[in-house]
Amino acid sequence: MKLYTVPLAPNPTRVTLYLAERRAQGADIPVEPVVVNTLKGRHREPEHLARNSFGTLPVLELDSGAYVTESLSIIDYFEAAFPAACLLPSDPEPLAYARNIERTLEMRVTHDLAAWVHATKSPLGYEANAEHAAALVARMQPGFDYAETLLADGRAFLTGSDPSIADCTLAAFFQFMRYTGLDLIAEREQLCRWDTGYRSRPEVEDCFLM
Ligand SMILES: N[C@@H](CCC(=O)N[C@@H](CS)C(=O)NCC(=O)O)C(=O)O
Repeated sequence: MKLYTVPLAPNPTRVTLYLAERRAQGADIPVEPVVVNTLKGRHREPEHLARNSFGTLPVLELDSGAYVTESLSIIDYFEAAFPAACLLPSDPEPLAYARNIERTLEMRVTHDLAAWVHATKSPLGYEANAEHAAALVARMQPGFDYAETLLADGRAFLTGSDPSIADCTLAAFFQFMRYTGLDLIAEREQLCRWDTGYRSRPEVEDCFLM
């Protein structure tokens, strides 16, 4: 399998973090990373558009030649194809809990956080828009409140005592935020604690550029 990816970009990074977590638990997932240089626009070239007509990353190329083009679907594929020591719980209630937190953070924080980065200091060269960026910051606050409340019991990870896909997602987007040089969570005590603790773990620290 090949994983078309690019460092720093949040959706590819969450898959990279997921793979690091699985490998830390002993999973042997044979996947070769292939960097598609988005700064040079390679993701818009025919070679990559043939893999994913939307031109986004990550893309997983299966040994069959099929492509999986959504980061969470790639994670779902790895969970199903390499089921020993999965990151998602197998019992329905903890599974729903982990999925619910991850989906909530994606819908209420990370979509807007990515848009905010592009409206503030886009690595892809999109035009800055201060008004739009401010509106996005306001819209993310309930999602930050939600995460802050979850973490208020001192838990190390978003779903409890073990890492989950929710941690992979949020940590990947917080790195993207740091790329701007601005910090939207500086006043958020629990999120700061979680963020620093999560990304300094030896299991994942090499996945982060910043
Ligand atoms: N829903 C997709 C989003 C993928 C996505 O937007 N990837 C970004 C990098 S984080 C990208 O490739 N952007 C390039 C572009 O839109 O031109 C996923 O979860 O994989």
